[in-house]
Amino acid sequence: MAQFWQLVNKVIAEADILLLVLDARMPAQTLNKEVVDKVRRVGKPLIFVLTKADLAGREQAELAKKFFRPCVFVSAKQFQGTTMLRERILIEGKKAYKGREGFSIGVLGYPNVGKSTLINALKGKRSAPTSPQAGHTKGVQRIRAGSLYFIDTPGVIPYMEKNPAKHAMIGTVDFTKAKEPDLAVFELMDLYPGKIEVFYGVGHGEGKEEVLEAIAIKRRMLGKGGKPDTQRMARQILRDWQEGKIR
Ligand SMILES: Nc1nc2c(ncn2[C@@H]2O[C@H](COP(=O)(O)OP(=O)(O)OP(=O)(O)O)[C@@H](O)[C@H]2O)c(=O)[nH]1
Ligand SMILES: [Mg+2]
Repeated sequence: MAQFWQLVNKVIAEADILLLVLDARMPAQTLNKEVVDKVRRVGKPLIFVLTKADLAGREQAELAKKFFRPCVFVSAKQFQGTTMLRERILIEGKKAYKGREGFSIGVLGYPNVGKSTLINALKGKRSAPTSPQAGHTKGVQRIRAGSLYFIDTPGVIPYMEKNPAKHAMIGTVDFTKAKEPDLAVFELMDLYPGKIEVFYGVGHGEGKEEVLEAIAIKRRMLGKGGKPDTQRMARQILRDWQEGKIR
């Protein structure tokens, strides 16, 4: 972990402009405040990039605009918002570094938020390897796209953050490895009341456990003695969420 931070510090020192990539579905949860503080301290331009916008609702986007400035919404998968982001990078760069045309841009954020996919979308071709599994980018990679020079980084989570349920929900830990998938699903239910119920077509039961049981029964995810296998069902829900099936 410490070596990841060393690397982030190096990238912040090297880059002219920093992009902090957030998941548009849960920007507050994927915001690493330590990174924001570090960038603010050195006084370099910081742009919030809310990616996976194809999976996020309109209200979420409107709300996020108030908190994250300047921010740009992007769907790297659908190549939306990339021109806007390029323009924003140039605006911020020219404001901070008068007379300059080319800039190096450090791309930071939690694991698996979509940093490498974003760089590929900006470049218009696959240069940075991506993966549904978190922790894919291992070291720093430099990718040139015209006058812009991107520095891809491995994702980092806040130094002392130990929150397995949250990490599973945001995809930092993938569904196959989540230790207590039910807790991650409950976290998701807190964040988006009713979303899971609607997707799986069950009523808004008494409590979260009951809702999960109802989904397991509906999907015939049953264990010994015909009892609902909530752990297996929770893992499946986590998978549907991480793969962007639940919107
Ligand atoms: N729906 C959707 N999925 C996306 C988007 N951008 C990235 N993804 C998916 O998110 C997953 C992670 O993408 P990466 O670009 O590898 O994420 P990363 O932040 O570089 O991850 P690490 O290098 O592991 O830190 C992949 O399965 C991508 O296909 C997007 O705009 N929309
Ligand atoms: Mg990556």
